[in-house]
Amino acid sequence: MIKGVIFDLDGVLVSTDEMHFNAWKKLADELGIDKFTKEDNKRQKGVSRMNSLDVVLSKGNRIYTEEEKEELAERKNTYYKELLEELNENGILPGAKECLKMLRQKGILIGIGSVSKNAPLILERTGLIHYVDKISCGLDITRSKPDPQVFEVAADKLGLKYEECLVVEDSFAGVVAGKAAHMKVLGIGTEYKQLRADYEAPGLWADINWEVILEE
Ligand code: G16
Ligand code: MG
Repeated sequence: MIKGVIFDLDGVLVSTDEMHFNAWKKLADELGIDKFTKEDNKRQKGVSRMNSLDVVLSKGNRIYTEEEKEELAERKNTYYKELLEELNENGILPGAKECLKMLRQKGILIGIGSVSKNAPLILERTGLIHYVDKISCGLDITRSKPDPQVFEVAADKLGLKYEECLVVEDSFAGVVAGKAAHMKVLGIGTEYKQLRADYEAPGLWADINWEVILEE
């Protein structure tokens, strides 16, 4: 019996994945790395800022020191935050708000499981914060997805057993993390058929059989 649903943020509730890509692309252009594409960006989904930077740098041919990498990650975050200034409730993905409302009406607790350190800011800017009970984000964890830590912290904050939680994810790393936390996973988004999740849907707007999922 599911008592809490833990949502990933980027690509599940909000469309910030496009902003991440544009910020990384700007950095890549400045570094003269022209081979960084949307295909590479798929490997950045759900993984930490530093690991995402490694994806960009692997497309170039220079070695960077740890200090340089820190500066580059910081620079990307500055670009990303500039883009986040434009973010408002229009950035909420189709069906997301209605889904949160519906689950809350059923008495289900809502958690966020995002490795982004900007998660609280994003929830504030979109107004989604009002539909969320507990946030587990990049500020709470030491290990990024596919490690289960971010979802375990979310369940702990909600006061639920791991088996009582369902994870909603759009990234492969996130699906692996949810399963490693012994939680059932609903995979959504453009790649949903490739995620190997327990349940699948193209988006939260779709006809999802919540009755069955929550009874499991
Ligand atoms: C998100 C994105 C990742 C990003 C990570 C860290 O994870 O999907 O691409 O690298 O956050 O974000 P930040 O640089 O803002 O700390 P999630 O777990 O929300 O999908
Ligand atoms: Mg995501």
